[in-house]
Amino acid sequence: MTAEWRDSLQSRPIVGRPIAIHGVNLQVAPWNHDAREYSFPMISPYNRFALVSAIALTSACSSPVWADEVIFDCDIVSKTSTVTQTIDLAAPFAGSLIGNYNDVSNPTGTRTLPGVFGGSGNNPIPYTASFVLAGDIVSNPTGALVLGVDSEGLQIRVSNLAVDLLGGEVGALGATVNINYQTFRTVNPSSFYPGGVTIPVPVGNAEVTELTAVQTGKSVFGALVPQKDGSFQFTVTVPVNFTLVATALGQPVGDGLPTPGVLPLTGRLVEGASSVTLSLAVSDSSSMNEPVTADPFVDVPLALPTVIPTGGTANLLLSGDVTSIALSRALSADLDVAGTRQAIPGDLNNDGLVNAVDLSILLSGWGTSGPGDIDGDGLVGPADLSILLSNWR
Ligand SMILES: [Ca+2]
Ligand SMILES: [Ca+2]
Repeated sequence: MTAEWRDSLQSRPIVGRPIAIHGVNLQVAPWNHDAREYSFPMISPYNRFALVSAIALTSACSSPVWADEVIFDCDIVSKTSTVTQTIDLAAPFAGSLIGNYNDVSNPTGTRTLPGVFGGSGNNPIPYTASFVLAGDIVSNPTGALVLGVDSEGLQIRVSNLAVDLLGGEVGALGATVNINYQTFRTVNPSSFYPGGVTIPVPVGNAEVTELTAVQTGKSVFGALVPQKDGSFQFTVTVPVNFTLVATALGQPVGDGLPTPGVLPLTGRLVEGASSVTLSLAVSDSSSMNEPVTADPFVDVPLALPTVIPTGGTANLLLSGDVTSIALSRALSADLDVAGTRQAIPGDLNNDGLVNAVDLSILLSGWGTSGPGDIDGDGLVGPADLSILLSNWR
């Protein structure tokens, strides 16, 4: 070291001030008279190796192979989000109905007699019918997802999506049996049922107690399309498992096991310094019409309102076969999502970047309990340096 340089160093009090080496800010320690050099405090030969490695890596880190993805923990804002499920289910069936009279166990029960006049006893009456479940279930969903946003690389990544489409509520739809029978009469109560007319009979509710969509696989990616106002448009199709738990007429519907499907998300993203908001539209529909090969049903109670005169109820037993089930369903949702930036391990000044500023903080705490103890083991050391460098951005 020349006298001139030493003099210039001493004349400008840089001791204790940060200086930059390869973009890394370092504190310069006091002049060591014995070693006749400026030395970094508390840096052993090993640590000095780590520091040199860090500086070397710092140069490497500036290459663009390091992703600029910012990760946000996001929640669905339930209050302003809606899901509408439109269900249209029809199951035609046919068979016979009969009064619930029994000369031993129910001697005051309803008896059925075919035709307009005459006859005796309790007789089966042929019918055709359809079980119908139709309407909308509207709910405020809850849920969460993790969003990776790379606004430089124009890429979005969705992971850990889990949505309760019912938001913890129960969705109910009224079920109806539309029944058409041959002309018959009843005794207890006394009524006349003209044939050839389809009568809608409410038969209770179908209830959906659980409907969830949980992402399968790790991440799905989509492209961000910049808009004039600074927001981005995107489309991402997320593979999910749907789980539906439902009952109709008190009986479970389906097996309640997860079924693979997809949630197509289309939306608008607005990214702030430490937050993100999404407006998502979800639209999905399907339909099926399949023959049914179930066993016939026997003696299912049906409370049939009287026709002539009105006001009474005939207690009938219905037997028959369901021949097919036609189901069409549509899901449409408008979701508001709000997210906050995940803390990045190594971002010691919490500015969303892991760079030379953070490295400087770590090095200035080297060998102490912090700041810079990223892994929380009580000491700032090589493990922390490694975490910081692996998150360099
Ligand atoms: Ca930082
Ligand atoms: Ca540590």
